Amino acid sequence: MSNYQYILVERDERVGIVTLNRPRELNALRTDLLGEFADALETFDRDDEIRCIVITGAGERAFAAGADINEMSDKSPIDMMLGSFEHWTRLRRIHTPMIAAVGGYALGGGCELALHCDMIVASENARFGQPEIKLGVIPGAGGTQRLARTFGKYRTMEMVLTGANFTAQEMADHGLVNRLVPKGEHLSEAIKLAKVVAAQPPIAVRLAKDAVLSAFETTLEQGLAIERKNFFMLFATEDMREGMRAFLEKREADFKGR
Ligand code: CO8
Repeated sequence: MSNYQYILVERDERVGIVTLNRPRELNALRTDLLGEFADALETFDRDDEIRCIVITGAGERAFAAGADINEMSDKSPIDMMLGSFEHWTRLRRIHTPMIAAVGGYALGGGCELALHCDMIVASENARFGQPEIKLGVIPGAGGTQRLARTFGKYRTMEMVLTGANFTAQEMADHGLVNRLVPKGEHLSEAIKLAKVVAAQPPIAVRLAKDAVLSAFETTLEQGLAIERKNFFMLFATEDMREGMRAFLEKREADFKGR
């Protein structure tokens, strides 16, 4: 579809699929890979036909084994500030729901990328970890914050202070994995889940994602106000009329994204 060097971009009906494609380096996240990745996500985000995005890693061994250590080892703080972090900020602005399909290692920035997604599907050989401490740094793309809010303080401390990996089963036991599937089935299962999201009315999906994410940024009072505003706004959509009419007429709704 496009001339990317480090990623593959495909579509399956209304689902956009972006594959990190450096399998020999376990899909390590070099800066230009992250730039291409953010470009691809923004392109899908602007495309009305794409209603959900699945992110995965090429090869059996890794989703992504983190930032590229070769690229990072000689960098200064200013190099880091001017490097890939702008791309991480771009990822936060994507409105389309994103599902991580994780097989093998999701470590460091790879784990943070999975956590950045709205849902996670993992195969039983997936391993999640924040090994940065062993390199003399700490997670820098949201790991300490997103894990503390979802995995809990004590498990997060263990992950971040020891650099230990956690299995997909352990992550699923604590609610961080939506679907745990046999090895090799993570991508097909993620696409299946994405198609369910893609079948929903897209403006409602966008405002639902916005409301859920606001829970991590606001007080309960502010979050409830955002939820209520989004709820009211949906009564201005044609899809809301269609959804309710279809229910009352006992037929399938035909959502137009309006
Ligand atoms: N960077 C660069 N190359 C890597 C990386 C990486 N993160 N991970 C693996 N590779 C390369 C290896 O060097 C190796 O290359 P070569 O064949 O040329 O020697 C190849 O991938 C295969 O890896 P291994 O031979 O090491 O495979 P093993 O099965 O023995 O081990 C591991 C797999 C356990 C995953 C091991 O490769 C490993 O520990 N990798 C590093 C994991 C890590 O420390 N990740 C954290 C990096 S720091 C980080 O992510 C900070 C994020 C900050 C924000 C994000 C900014 C972008």
